[in-house]
Amino acid sequence: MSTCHFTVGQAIVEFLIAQHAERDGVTRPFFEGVFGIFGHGNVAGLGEALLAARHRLRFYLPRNEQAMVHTAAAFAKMHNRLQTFACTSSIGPGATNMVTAAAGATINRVPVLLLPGDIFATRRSAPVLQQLESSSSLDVSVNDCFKPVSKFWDRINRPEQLAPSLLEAMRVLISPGETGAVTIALPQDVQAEAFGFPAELFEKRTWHVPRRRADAGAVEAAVDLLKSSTRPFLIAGGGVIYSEACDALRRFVERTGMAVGETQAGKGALPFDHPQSAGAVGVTGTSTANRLARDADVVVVVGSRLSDFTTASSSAFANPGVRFISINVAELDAFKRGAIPLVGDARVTLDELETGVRGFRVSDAYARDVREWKAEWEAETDRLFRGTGASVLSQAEVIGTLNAALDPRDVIVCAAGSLPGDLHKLWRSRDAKGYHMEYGYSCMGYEIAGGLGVKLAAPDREVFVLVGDGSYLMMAQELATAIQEGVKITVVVFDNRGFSSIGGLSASVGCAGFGTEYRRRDASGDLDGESLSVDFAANAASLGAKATKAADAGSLRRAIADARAARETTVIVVPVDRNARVPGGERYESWWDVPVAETSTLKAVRDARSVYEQGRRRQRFLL
Ligand SMILES: Cc1ncc(C[n+]2csc(CCOP(=O)(O)OP(=O)(O)O)c2C)c(N)n1
Ligand SMILES: [Mg+2]
Repeated sequence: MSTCHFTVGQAIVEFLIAQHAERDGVTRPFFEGVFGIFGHGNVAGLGEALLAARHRLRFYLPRNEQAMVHTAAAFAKMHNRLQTFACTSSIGPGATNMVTAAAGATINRVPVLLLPGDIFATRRSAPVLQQLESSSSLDVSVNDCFKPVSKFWDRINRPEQLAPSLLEAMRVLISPGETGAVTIALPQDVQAEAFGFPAELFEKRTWHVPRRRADAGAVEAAVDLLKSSTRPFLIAGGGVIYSEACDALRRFVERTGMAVGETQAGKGALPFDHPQSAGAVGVTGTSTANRLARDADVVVVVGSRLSDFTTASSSAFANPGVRFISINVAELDAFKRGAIPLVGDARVTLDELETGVRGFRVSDAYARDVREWKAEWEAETDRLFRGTGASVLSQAEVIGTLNAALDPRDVIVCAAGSLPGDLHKLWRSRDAKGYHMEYGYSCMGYEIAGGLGVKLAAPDREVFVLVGDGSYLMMAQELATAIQEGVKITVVVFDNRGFSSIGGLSASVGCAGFGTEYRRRDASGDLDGESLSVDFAANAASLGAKATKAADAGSLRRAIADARAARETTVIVVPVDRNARVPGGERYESWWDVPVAETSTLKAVRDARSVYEQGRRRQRFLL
């Protein structure tokens, strides 16, 4: 057996270079490169290996470890999970900075490989700088924190352990049903240790990404159920887009006449103006989709986790006899809500269902409802896009202005605050990859880092990051990384001086927006003083971006046109009215479960509690 005398760090880098993913006959390198921030935990091991191999595997220096994992996750999402980055950190804080974004990747089911440095395997230098000591075990490090947020976790204490661990890591990363964050913790001494690795480990390896077929009996049962339905409804999740199943979805619904509601991750599966697109479904859904969900007797779920936002906290489906058919690559998802589980790839399974249900078509009455409710919704969107006429723009008007100004293939990127709900409802998607929303973890701070990942994945598209002032203040520093890489993104900051989303939510639970506005502390000791003004344009300019302010629709249109024409990263700051919120909830036939205090000295809370208790009666178990 021929061997290669490599350090563990070198072996990992050579292995990463050799991995490829193949689906539908197209093969690409699985790792685009490595993001990393060095410290004593990785500078000499992986650091040396990355230096030596830098022209074969590109190294990227971000500003924050959490951000680099967001960037990797966004890149992987944009590539439908067929390509990603590895991320390396030092030990201690560098490593734990990655935990948040690792959870995000796992929740969103996108592959990222994390390589945190770890404490000495020999323990001779313990406690090393940044080591967490435990009084109950010497086999504990902060990297144990990655276990619950990783789909595969390992620590390499001996070089001999590396090869099987790397292969397991790839099995999970490549698996459509299993994928998420994968963590291989690397003690700093082991990283630098040399060993005779089998040469085979470094040969080009192509991992076939399967399109698994669902069980034939289950498909038959699903076909029978669907054929017997009178008010069927389809929920399209992210799995439709990852599987590149949008054409299959369109064929299936055009043949049957079913309408489609989209989750955040599935938005864009059908273009907004397709006659059977009911738009967003759930808590942040349209009245069209929510009425269809309410009345449905059969719900076909495709590639969705069915989170509370999609099921309106288990209140969306009011038909007493409602049954579910679920097409999902992960059993965990396919079995939810007592569905007939079609554990398989969205594209091939939709094609099989389409063949099975030939001859079945929804009634004219159903088709008329879809048409009328959809027209009603488009009119509502137009109304909101027109704005309030006030001197400060409403968020809906800014969204409408952006929607009109952007090209169909441009990508918007967003994650947290009031924007995701407003965009889910109002954004008129025209391209399956044009709406990039991280709403599995809805992690403030994902936006700019994620935008960078999207642009790295799709350099031929214009990328517009839509970010609230709160999220911007949490993680804006990756603007410097975008400048460093010459990667152009456009960032639109929605400045409403604090948390409009949580402020509204707080008011709805009787808490008057407590702790959600950016204000100075006042004489009485409360945070109710003068509004804090942050100069976001100056902040962005200081990081190297072109920066501009746009306070009205006309200057916003001009700023967007300038940003599009520019070669550099641009930040456009738009003041928005925090109180001009896009409606939701009851108004669009939905509900979200946020428990209100059961007892309180505040009347507003007691009132909110009784409204809450009414809402809770809509919840169903759906077992
Ligand atoms: C990391 C993180 N912390 C807290 C939250 C809870 N949260 C959701 S939205 C939000 C406020 C966002 O503020 P901003 O970005 O200004 O958006 P706005 O609500 O004003 O639209 C908070 C605190 C979160 N989603 N992520
Ligand atoms: Mg805000």
